[in-house]
Amino acid sequence: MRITLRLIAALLVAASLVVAVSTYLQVRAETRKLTEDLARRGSMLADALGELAAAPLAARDAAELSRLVQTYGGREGLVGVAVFDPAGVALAASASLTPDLRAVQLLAPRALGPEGRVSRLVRDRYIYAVPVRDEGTLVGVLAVVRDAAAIRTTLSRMWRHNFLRLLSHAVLISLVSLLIIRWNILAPIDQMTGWMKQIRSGETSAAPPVARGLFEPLASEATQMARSLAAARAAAEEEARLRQQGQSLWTPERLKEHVKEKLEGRPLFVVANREPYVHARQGKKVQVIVPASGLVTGIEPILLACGGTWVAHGSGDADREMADAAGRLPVPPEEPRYTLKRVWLTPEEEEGYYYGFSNEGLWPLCHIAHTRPIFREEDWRHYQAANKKFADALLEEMGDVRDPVVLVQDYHFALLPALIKRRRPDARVALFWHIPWPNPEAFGICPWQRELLAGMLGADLVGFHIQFHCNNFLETVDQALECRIDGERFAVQRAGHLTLVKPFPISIAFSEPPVRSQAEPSQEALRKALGATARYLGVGVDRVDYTKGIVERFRGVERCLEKHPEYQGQLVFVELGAPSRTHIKRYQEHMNEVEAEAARINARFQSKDYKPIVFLNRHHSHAEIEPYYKAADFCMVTSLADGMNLVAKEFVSARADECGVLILSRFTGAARELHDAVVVNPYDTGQTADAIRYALEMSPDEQGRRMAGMRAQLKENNIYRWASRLITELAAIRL
Ligand code: ADQ
Repeated sequence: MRITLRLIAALLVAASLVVAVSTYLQVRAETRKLTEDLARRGSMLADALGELAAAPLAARDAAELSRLVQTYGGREGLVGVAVFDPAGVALAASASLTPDLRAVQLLAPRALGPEGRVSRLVRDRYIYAVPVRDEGTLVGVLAVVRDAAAIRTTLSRMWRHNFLRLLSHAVLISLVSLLIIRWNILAPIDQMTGWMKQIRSGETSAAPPVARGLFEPLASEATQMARSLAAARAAAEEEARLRQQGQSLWTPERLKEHVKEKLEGRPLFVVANREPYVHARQGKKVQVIVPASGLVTGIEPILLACGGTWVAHGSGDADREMADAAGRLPVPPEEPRYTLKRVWLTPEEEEGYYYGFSNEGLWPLCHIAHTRPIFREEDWRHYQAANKKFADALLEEMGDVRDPVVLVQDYHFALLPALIKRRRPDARVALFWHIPWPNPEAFGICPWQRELLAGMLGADLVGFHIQFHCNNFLETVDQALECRIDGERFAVQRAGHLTLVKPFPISIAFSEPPVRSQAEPSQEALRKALGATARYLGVGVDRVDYTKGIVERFRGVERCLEKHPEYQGQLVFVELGAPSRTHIKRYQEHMNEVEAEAARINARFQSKDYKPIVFLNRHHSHAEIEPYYKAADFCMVTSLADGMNLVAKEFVSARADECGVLILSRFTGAARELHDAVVVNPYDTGQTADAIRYALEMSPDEQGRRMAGMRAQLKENNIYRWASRLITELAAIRL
């Protein structure tokens, strides 16, 4: 309240000052105007009367002078007229002039002096005196006195009027200020204070009540602070709970401490083609997108826990304007924990290195999914150049950090480990290959297999998801290069350098109790939104990629409806398919195939308010995907080949209710860990159809048992354990 009063007082003083100064100036101008008017009139009248008085004055004709002053002295606006001889003695004066005669007498003789005519405002009288001459001889002085009371009245009216105006303005301003302060400042402060109290006591986790106007930036900062507080509280509670239960689960906090200890405080460097945050222009706004990528899902929690630098291709159309001149920016945007360093590629480089060699060559080469790899010399040149470019960017970021630790991600950077090691032998480099590694014969069709393998073996550690891929890699190296394979340690000795080859099954940040999100739609609400009246809901979540077996999955649904017609009208399968690598012809063809297959199957079974397959082909945020995981009776992952597959793990993680069934392709890395999934061969449509039916008819008990088993396995083997194992292994290597 005190601040309100002070503000109002300040406003009043400021308003008074402005009005006082402006009124003063106005009054001064008005006085000048009115006085000039009086002077003009006085001068005209005095001149005219002076002419009339000249002769009587010369003749000292008192009677005539007296008649003259009486005749003219009573005119409107005039107080009177007086005539003086050259010695200043009054010869005649209007009777009405008596009270003012003294003042007139004092002034009038001055008109005889060198000044000539004189005038003066004396109290409410304006005296104007002119010398009177008769044929050139000074014969006396004539003074006219006008009533000037009107000036004072006008001026005091002016002051009064302005004072009232000031008063009303001041009252109005104070009222408006009071209301503005009340509504826009005091009320939000009250609300914010109440909200902070609730946050402090843990009664709420909702966003602050004030989100607009003056307090918007403050509210946004407060939200971040509240989130950090909630996260810190949750982490502390989780740690305490685990300690209490004697469990040794991996948490972000534990990983952070572990990495700090293992790396002795040195920062972590990650190189991945995909960036964790893409800035994309949407109309006039810039939007932040977290791309649909298993790699991002897996790696981001590590940097969130440990900090460091993520070097990646800046692929968004607004990426440059959001980064500094060196391509750096702190992320996550709302609560920075590590640095993202963006590397810029020309469209030709991206075409050759990313779309060409990486995704038309290596991707189909490593996933045996019957899409023929394409190897072009030009793409290979771009791949080499891009690897060099990323190596340069990384070396620049590492600067003079001693013994840096580098995690290189995926098949886009097979050459990077050797490039880094050549220039920084003190760096510890791990390469994690997120996709499968085929048998030596399959890999051997790559014209540059030796160069790729040599590049990879620059790393101190090469990781795959499963032992099977490690074995394939070791066999490939053995057949393609001059080297020694250490079968006991799973290592390759080549040109004096040792590379360990180990499996590290990647995972997700499984959290229990699950992170509570805002009101999520129920299964009912989801089905309604999808326009489906069906009883059962199945879900698939993928980048639309030919390795994910989406078409095979749809055929499994079709076959199930054929074999078990009782499910027609009862089962809806929703595929959330994020368009991926749409630049590549094979991916465009695949998208068309998926759409056509969904349309074909729908045409067979659909009715007025039912279609069995809903294909939502757009990127969905994790918050949007989560309700589908939670509402589904089953989730289908039917990859034809897949390094791990995190969707399977995300589905299990979302099912804290221990309901729902995971149908999982045996060709995923995940199938080696999630033994309680219903495992299928996606090429076997009949088997997939049976698995769907089995899932739909599975008893709640069996669902609970299977889900609990998978959750226990995931809880233990989360992404933090994955990261800790990778870093422990890397830190233990003697360079
Ligand atoms: P991906 O081939 O990208 O990863 P996956 O592991 O399934 O495959 O991860 C996909 C990620 O993208 C998941 O986090 C998922 O939620 C998200 N996603 C999928 N569809 C989406 C959609 N429609 N909208 C938004 N997000 C979507 C590669 C390998 C995998 C390996 C990972 C991690 O191919 O085998 O598991 O890396 O190593």
